[in-house]
Amino acid sequence: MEKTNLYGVHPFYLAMEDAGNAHGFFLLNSNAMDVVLQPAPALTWRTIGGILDFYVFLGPDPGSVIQQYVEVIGYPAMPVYWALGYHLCRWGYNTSDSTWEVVKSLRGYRIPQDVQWNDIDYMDQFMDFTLDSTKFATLPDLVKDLHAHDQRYVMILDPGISSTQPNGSYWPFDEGLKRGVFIKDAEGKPLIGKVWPGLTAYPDFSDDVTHEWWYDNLRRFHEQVPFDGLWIDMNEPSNFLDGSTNGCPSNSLENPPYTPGVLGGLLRAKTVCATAQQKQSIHYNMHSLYGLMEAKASASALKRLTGKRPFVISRSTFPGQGMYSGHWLGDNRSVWKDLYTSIAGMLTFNLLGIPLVGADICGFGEEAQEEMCVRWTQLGAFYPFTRNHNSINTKPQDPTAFSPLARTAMKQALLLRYSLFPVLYTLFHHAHVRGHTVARPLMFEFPKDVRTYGIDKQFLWGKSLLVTPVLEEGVDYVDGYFPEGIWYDYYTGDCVRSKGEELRLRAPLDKINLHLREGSVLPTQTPNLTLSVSSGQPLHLVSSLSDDGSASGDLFWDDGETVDTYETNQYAYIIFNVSKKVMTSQVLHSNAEATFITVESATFYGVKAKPSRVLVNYQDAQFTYRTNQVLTVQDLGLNLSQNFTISWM
Ligand code: MIG
Repeated sequence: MEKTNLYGVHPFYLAMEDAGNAHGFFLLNSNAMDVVLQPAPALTWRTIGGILDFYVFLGPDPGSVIQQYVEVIGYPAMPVYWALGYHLCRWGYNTSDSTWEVVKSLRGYRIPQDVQWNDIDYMDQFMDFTLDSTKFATLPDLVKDLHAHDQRYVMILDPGISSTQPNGSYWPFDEGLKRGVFIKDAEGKPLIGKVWPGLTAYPDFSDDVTHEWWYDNLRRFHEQVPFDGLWIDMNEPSNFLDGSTNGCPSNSLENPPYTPGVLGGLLRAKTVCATAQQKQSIHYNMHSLYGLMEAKASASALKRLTGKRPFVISRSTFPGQGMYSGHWLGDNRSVWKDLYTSIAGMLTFNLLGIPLVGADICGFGEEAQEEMCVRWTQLGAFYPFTRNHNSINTKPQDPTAFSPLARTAMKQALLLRYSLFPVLYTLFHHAHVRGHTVARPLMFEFPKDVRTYGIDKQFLWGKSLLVTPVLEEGVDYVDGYFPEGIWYDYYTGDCVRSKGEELRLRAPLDKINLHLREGSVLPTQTPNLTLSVSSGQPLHLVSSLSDDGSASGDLFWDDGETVDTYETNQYAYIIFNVSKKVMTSQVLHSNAEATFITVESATFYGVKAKPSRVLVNYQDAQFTYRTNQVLTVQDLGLNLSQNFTISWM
């Protein structure tokens, strides 16, 4: 919904000044607030409580502002490798068997898929930690089958815990009452609201006791359904009622002298009472922290359960959330406009230290039309978090639901994403240790070029991979802005030399335009149907040379799932440099397990003349040279753990 508050709160802005300089501003405050844009230009911030804890970040460039901000709020977690695969979900699969059919169908067409999800359909009467034993009887078998295929399973949880089951029949509520985990009303009794299961109590995640209870619930359910990750929804927290079944008291917390411009005009609108009591404070002060605290509880429970990096996707977010979860952008619609605005949403959350973000691919509400769904899958292949999700009572919109042409185009986009996994994984490493963005606005790399400031139809992965998606119906071209410099067509190596121009690119239905900025080395990989398989495949290095013949890039590599590999030195880090017709790989940090893969080929874009000889570690090697200045060396079989050189003359 536009023009109103929705799922999360991030009191932070990034502003561009003159000459490419930038600054950032953060008000660390969790109370209800609004911000008004004044013509001066100026911003007026109005908050109705808490501490006025201001931070100013001096940059001077936009990327540095974000690094400084993320250093304050907390670095995003390094995701488990399969978080970066293709996720498929919908509301309204209705049965575990029909969920399973879709998984099998994707396998049948050899479409990559790492993760299958279920929405609230799997639950018995929408109650957390229960299974609909008729419609979802085969869910445990489905999860077993997913695991046997190196795939993963994620299901939804809502915070509301049914409060109306017969005594002794619903452990989560009975045990929660016993341990006192629920948010209390002004009188000290569990506050009762209404969500999918009917009347519900709300866990107070500001209390450690609640974290332990949440873990115990997850552990018990995990014995039945060995899920791999969690999707936490409705955690604003959302309520079908205003306040509670008994309304809310009438006092200055419920009706403060000034109410910021929130949806419904009341603090309690579609949530719990402001006067509700939590362990750490009244809900008036804690409302905006609900999703953050639930994410923290969920991530730590998952880590205990699986012993691996936790995977959590949350609807509500607050600064620092990236330490515990990723985010999907919430309920969009299957319309072209929402395809377009998803880019701004994705980039915003990269600025906010939550790089693991994506919109519902092909749109949530309404019917997804085929051409749009193809274009959306192409763009979605470049969301850091890639999930196709659909609402109830709509036609299927997974890749197998469409014509062979569309299906093939979607498969191709996903294979492209999987082939770029080493690039994406390395970008997440830099987000985790340095606060870099993964999906990045052009202006971050070209802060002196004011023409990049307003660009919301294109974006970069890292510093060098430019994505120019089609966002309109019925076209086979797309216009994109190319900042000054050399850009290479990612697929062909054809060179575009721009003075800072808008260019029209060919874009048939099966193509998403991708360009590689001069001066980079990308580690890519032969794709496969899951990242578990594909991440063991050989690497292909793609270098894009500047006019002076130089390029550089890097690779972070580890086992993909062990917690804190960087912090405990269980990783490999390799840098690649090209200069004066010599590529060198330098292993700056090595780890035996992390470097079992090989480098199979190297392609160089922008090699101006045909070489007479190519040497790999000083031995003559076969090569091919194309007239568009592309040099390729194949069958390298180079061990990643050893430095190597490739040179030509
Ligand atoms: O009241 O679980 O944003 O992704 O499919 C709707 C059902 C609750 C909202 C989420 C959406 C999810 C839906 N949920």
